[in-house]
Parts: sequence; C-alpha cells; structure tokens
Amino acid sequence: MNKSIMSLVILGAISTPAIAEMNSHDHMSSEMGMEHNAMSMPSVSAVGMPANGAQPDKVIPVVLSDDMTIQFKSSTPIKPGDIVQFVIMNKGKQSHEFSIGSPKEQADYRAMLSSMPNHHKTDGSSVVVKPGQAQRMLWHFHGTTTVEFDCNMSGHYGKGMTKTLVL
Ligand SMILES: [Cu+2]
Repeated sequence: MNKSIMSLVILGAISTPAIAEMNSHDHMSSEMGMEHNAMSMPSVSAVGMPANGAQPDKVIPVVLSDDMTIQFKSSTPIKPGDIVQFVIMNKGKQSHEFSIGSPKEQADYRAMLSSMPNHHKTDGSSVVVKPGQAQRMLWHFHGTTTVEFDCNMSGHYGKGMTKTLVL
C-alpha cells in the first residue's frame, strides 16, 4: 500500500512537470499562432476588405501619374458588394501609392505617415507602385459607401492625388 502510494507520488512528481511543459509549449505555440494570424490577417476597413483569392466581379485598370492624378480607365461603376480587381500602373517617374479607405481612415493614415514616413500599409488596402511598374489589388467593397482612393506618398495628397467615389 505504502509502495503504491509512493509510486503515485513519484509518478505525479515526474508527470506534473512534463504536463506543465507540454501545456506551456502548447500555450506558447498557440500564442505565436495567434500573433501570426493577427499579422497576416487583412485589415477590415470601413469600406471593405482585401479579397485575396476571390473571383473579381469587375476589373478596373488604374493609372497613377506624376501630374498627381489617379485615373480609372474604365467607366464601369463600382457597386456596394463588388469584388474589384484593380490593376494599378504607375506611368510616372516617381513612386506613387494606391490606397483604399474611408476619408477618416485616409486622414489617420497620413497622420501616421507624417511621423513614420516609410510605414506604408501592407495590409491589402494600400500598395506602393514603383515608376513604370504595375501592381494588382483585389478589394471587396462593403460597408460605408463613400470611398477615398489616395496616394499618400509625401505631399501627393495635398497636390490633389485623391479620388472620392460614392458607390
Ligand atoms: Cu503619388
């Protein structure tokens, strides 16, 4: 009897740290997993979200130029609920950005950039396009229907590189 109690105690002494270690490992990996998900999870904007992998309803070519214009080369209107594939071409000699958000989100973003100029968003709502290059952005429009498309490269918004649509 004593012996079996003894062995239970020993078993307990051995297995408890092993379980504790396993638990802490599980805990750690799930925390890391969460962190990873949080980092790779697309931002949810007031005007929608990235739609990577989805089938687009519409394709809209966009031209960014050094004359500070954002031109949509398609007369197809964007409607609430649309998944739009933007194909963004930079025809200029300087980098431009194509960013989607509500007017408030864009203003907050520019305020952030004014203190951290190189922190352009990479969450699927914005893309910096180098001169002569093209990038794609797939966006699902839902929510607020006043959508602001901006270039938030330093000074460009102030020079008129902005476009507002009411879907
Ligand atoms: Cu620009």
